[in-house]
Amino acid sequence: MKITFIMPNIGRQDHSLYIDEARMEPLSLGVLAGLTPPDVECVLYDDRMEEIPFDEPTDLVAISIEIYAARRAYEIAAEYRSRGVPVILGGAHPSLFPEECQAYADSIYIGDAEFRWAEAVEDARQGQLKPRYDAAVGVAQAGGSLPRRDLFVGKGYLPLTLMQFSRGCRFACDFCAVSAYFKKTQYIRPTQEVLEEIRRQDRKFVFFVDDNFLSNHNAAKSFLRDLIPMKIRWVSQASIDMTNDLELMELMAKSGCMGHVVGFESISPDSIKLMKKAPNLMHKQGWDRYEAQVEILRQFHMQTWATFTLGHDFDTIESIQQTHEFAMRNRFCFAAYNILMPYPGTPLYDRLNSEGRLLFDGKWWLHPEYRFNQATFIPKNMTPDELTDVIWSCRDKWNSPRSIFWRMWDFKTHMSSFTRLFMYLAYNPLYAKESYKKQGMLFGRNRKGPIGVPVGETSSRRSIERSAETTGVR
Ligand code: B12
Ligand code: SF4
Repeated sequence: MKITFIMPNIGRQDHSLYIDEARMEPLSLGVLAGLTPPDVECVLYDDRMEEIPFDEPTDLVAISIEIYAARRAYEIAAEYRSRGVPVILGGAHPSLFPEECQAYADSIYIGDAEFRWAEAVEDARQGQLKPRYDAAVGVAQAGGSLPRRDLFVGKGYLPLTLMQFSRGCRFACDFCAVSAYFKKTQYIRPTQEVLEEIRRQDRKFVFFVDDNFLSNHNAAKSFLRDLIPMKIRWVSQASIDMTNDLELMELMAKSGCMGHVVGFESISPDSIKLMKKAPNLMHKQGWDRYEAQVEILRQFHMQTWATFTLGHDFDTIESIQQTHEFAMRNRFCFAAYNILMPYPGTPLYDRLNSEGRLLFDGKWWLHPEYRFNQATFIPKNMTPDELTDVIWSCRDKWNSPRSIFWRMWDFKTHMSSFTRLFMYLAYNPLYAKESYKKQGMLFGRNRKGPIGVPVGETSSRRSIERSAETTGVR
């Protein structure tokens, strides 16, 4: 038996296909392949940069979907199904919105692969794939199952190893798909299994893709004590309440932490209360727009990737512009000025829907006219276009060469070691380039006809080459 694993891309630019030059290894598919019985042949195609050979014989196609890639995933599914190959869809989007996905596949898988994937593979082997598998969510790779990292070799991924220490988060921010998926719970792997996984790969730079690595401070401290002797450098995603615990900060620094993706979300305390972002309100010194907390991050040399969700009900055009000034003043390593996005399955989506504020028929991810980074709802204090424009202007300023140069001069963070400076200088221009390329991109590749019919000619290698010839972009 042979299974083809596919990571779909988001879509296309007006003039050419979008190739993701900052792509990371698709860990979900590596984990899935690792959980597949060893007698099954596994191949992986990543639509973010390579052409999918739809005519290559295979017995089952497994596609991992997050919401931005849903439209393209349905197109890919249609290609295979038109050739008589069964398709199963899994991941965050099918798990949070199964009703939609069911229409585009032979089978959908809800929840974590650890729990029922082996059963689905056996069913497919017998030609008896069920239309739907409802699986649990929980501790990742229990029993020490390792991702099939051999499937990533030669595909030009960024040179860092993605790994999980935990899944989920204890908080309940109203816009967060993770909180909806894991029902406000964090599931932590046994330390020895994570350490063994680090040993069983070659790199010394690890990205723990946890939703909130520090959701449980005591568990994180215990893990970090054991991580110190591994002598790796690592980054992760974590909430800002980490700065309340200096012992934790110390352990992170000692174990090689370079920094985190930190969700600041907004500089308006009213917006933070509205979105129920509890960790951002757990400050010892009172509300000071994160000044003291950012200073603690800097003391420990953390290179912060600040993320914001902009367009909450108390946000204004001025407060969004001030958010950019806040990020510049603090010379963050990276910043993502994200438009607040209503994901189905979240309280935010339900609220905006009930208030009649959703645009694009409430399904922006499928809409043929929706473009990447466009507002998808009617904000309270500005028009949707104003929200789109002010965020783009902040992003544009943030990514300019002048800004990259100016932000570099922080001797506590980016200039505190050669490695940190290298990381800053290597990744900033790369992310800036990707940011410009993705802005305004259309979702999926097929602009004609309903979604979920084979794309045919538009997805062939020939059409990529033709568009590359005219645009110079591959
Ligand atoms: C790391 C990460 C990233 C990395 C990229 C990683 C990569 N390899 O490319 C970065 C930071 C670059 C990133 C970018 C984005 N991300 Co992201 N990302 C994550 C994060 C935190 C972890 C993903 C991961 O690798 N987890 C580890 C693997 C093993 O777990 P998993 O993916 O959940 O897979 C398990 C199950 O879902 C299931 N499963 C998954 N696929 C399949 C398929 C089948 C067939 C089956 C049976 C089972 C199955 O089994 C797996 C094993 O248990 C998730 C949050 C999350 N918990 O999923 C968000 C998340 C997936 N990202 C999200 C988003 C929105 C984005 C962006 C679009 C953000 C933006 N505005 O730019 C971008 C663009 C992505 C793109 N397509 O280009 C959202 C998706 C929302 C949704 N409703 O779908 C999530 C859920 C975050 C969130 N809080 O909202 N992301
Ligand atoms: S702290 Fe982060 S991961 Fe946790 S619920 Fe809030 S946004 Fe989601």
